[in-house]
Amino acid sequence: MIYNPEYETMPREEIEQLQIERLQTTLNRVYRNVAFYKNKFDEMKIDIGKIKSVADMKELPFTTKEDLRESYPYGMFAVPLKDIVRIHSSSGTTGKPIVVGYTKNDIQHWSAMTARLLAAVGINEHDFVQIAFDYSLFTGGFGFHYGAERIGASVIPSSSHGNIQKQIFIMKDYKTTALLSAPSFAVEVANKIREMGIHPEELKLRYGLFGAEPWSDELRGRIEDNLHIDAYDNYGLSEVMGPGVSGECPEKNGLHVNEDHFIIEVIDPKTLLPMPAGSEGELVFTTITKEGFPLIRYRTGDVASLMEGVCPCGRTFARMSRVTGRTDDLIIIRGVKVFPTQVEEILLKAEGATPRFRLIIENRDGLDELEIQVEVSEKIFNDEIKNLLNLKGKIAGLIEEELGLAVRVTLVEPETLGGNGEKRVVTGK
Ligand code: DLL
Repeated sequence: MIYNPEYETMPREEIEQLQIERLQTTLNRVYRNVAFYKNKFDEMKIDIGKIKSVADMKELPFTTKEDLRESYPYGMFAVPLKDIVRIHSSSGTTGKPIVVGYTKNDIQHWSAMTARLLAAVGINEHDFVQIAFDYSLFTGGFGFHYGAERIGASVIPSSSHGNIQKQIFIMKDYKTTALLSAPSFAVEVANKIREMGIHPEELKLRYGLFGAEPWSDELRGRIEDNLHIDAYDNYGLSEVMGPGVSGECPEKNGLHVNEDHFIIEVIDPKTLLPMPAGSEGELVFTTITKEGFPLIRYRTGDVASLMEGVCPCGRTFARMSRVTGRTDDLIIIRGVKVFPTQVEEILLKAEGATPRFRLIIENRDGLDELEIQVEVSEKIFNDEIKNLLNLKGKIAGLIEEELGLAVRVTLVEPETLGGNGEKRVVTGK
């Protein structure tokens, strides 16, 4: 079902007209209310009145994660804080997260956008929707929750932490028909039901909406076979809104971008010039309805392409391909985002460890696992084994506490890592 046909099937010329009107409002809003943009526009002598088409956007400056980090926590908010009704955050490159804020209107729009994703694959008021994304500062849980309620489904806010067996009991007993989670969570469910001797048909699952981390078509096939469901990809990021930026329709061939709320561009991350449709590059988004935290040409670091041609589903919104990589060194392990610089900062807090390390990602049974090899100092290396074990436990504990990720820590001899140009992230062993 198309949830908002007046927008989702709008003729292209009208979408572009709507986008330019909304862009102008946004440019005025950020120029008036966000010092960062006022300074940038003044510095670059940008006359916002002259931005008259989406093609003129190339005159506008980009916004980067670094810019957001520098404005921590509220420097980029475009409304008085009394008008902010919700705060979320996402991992930054260092200890400080990126903080985002939403007004009442922002939440209304966001709910409609996640409602579109659910409706698109056939979920309705008869469905039981188990939301196994964290309900926390992470946008996944709450972002989908409001959309699922909006379409009248029975929402089961199971969140993602805790025991997987308990999640499966909930799924079975409460008759969950749609699972919303990271794809790695669905793999865990599939592995566990096999182990518990539960046949997929004993569950009532029919749909899976998966996102928040990259996953392949091959993995989609495996999840569909093992859980007897139709699995769909959806994409989003906290800075731009959270889940609901784009999602697949039943064609499973590209993710429709909610273009009445965002303008998407694909650029060459080196030259910063636009890439032609069909070619991969970095995704860049401009928000055109957001009040609390509007962003102009935000460089996501995600690599994908814009797809050509019209989708047979009837939606006229542009489609992006699935995300195939990153332009930076962000790694995503079971939905948890980690920048190597964050690990470095944590290691500096563990006495006896050095900030020289290597991250090794291994895939076991469809699930990524992270090992951290840490070089120890000369002093601790010659120490008692008890102290080495303590250090190992301390590092694992700090990582778990600060990043929310269980990792395997291996200590290695001094001067064995971090040589010239050595890669800090290694996939497989
Ligand atoms: O992951 C928002 C979200 C929640 C999306 C639930 C979908 C479902 P962040 O934690 O800010 O927000 O992380 C955003 O995750 O820049 C991508 O690198 C990655 N990502 C999100 N969805 C996908 C996807 C949420 N479908 C970052 N495929 C983004 C690949 C994805 N990567």
